[in-house]
Amino acid sequence: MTRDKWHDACFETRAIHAGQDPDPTTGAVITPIYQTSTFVQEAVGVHKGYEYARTDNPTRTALQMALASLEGGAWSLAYASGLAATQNLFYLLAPGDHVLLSDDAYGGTYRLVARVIGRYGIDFGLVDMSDLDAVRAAIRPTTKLVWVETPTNPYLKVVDIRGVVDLLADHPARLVVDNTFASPYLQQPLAHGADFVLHSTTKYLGGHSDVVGGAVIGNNPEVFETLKFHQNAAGAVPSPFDCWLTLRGIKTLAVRMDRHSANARAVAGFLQQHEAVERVFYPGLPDHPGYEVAARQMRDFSGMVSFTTRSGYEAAAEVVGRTKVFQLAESLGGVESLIEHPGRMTHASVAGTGAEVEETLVRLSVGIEHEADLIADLRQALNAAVALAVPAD
Ligand code: P1T
Repeated sequence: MTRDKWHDACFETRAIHAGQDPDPTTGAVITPIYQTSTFVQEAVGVHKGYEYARTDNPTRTALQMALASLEGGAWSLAYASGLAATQNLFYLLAPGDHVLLSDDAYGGTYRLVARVIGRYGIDFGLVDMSDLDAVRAAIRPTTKLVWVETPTNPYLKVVDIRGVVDLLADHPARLVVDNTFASPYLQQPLAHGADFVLHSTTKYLGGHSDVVGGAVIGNNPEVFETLKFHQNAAGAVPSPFDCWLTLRGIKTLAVRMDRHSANARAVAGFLQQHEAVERVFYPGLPDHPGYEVAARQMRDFSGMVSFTTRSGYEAAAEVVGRTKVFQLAESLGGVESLIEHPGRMTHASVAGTGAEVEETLVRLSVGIEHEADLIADLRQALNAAVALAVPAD
């Protein structure tokens, strides 16, 4: 939890150096993969700060220092997945506590709350977090955790982080912001007053679709001790190699996010003009209801775009099946573009809850390929969907 010496450097510089000083034993410029499960002790309890690799590992320490620095937090803890990080935060709750969750959140977060944590006496409610009056009305005396995603997955709604912080000013509930869709380069929730930031580092932080991981970042030293205890006690830690891959991804985060955002802006503009498209969801479009809040709390609007097709599920299925540059797959945030159908893929677990997504919804993770290839690919797939809507003679 010591302050990194890069504390005062700019974001791009910290992404490359924070927590990643040359290896003290060899001078290796890149943090080594400490592929060991245990560490020798000179005498009982006398060691160099490392005992057993579930508890701590130097490659993980480097990743945790880098993530804390990028989110402007005092500490960070890394996990084997975004959901493992989510679960560790839920360990702060006790039976009788209430969690308020965004009605538009990653389906797996909802599934963990509703079908796992809920079995242990923890209650939850769903609310549209972009509506602060609705949030105010949904907070209960027993609410201990308010779980915000912004932008949300998959409808890209924007939640006013400062607005929720102000609502909770006289309430003991803690505020978690899942910052996966924005990344710390574009949005820093702790600076707006959130208690914790959660990441699926699988996404923009890793950036290359080659590693699954998660992290929690915060400032409160007592909560750090509790979460650190849970990280070790429950044991869902990332491997040294996974930490190393994530660190390598983080180094280029800033340049990638600039390109993701520019490409997504171009794609959203193109989609708005296409006859097969009904509605486009992208917070960077000036007519998006969350545009002004997003412009205030984000540096740019990131690379996620969703849209609905005009003519039913068949048209949506046609589009996701026809793109070639956009590959049909779950996940997001990698350099390559992905396309998916949330209703039948990433958000299938919210079916029947009232929070389900439309059958015509398509989600894009816009990569960093050339904008012209991305638009040409979407155009040919959408044109096929238009042809589908025309009845055969
Ligand atoms: O997959 P995992 O690393 O466990 O992270 C879970 C998670 C948490 N928060 C958000 C906002 C997410 O989008 C995810 C994972 N999402 C997908 C796999 C997806 O395709 O939406």
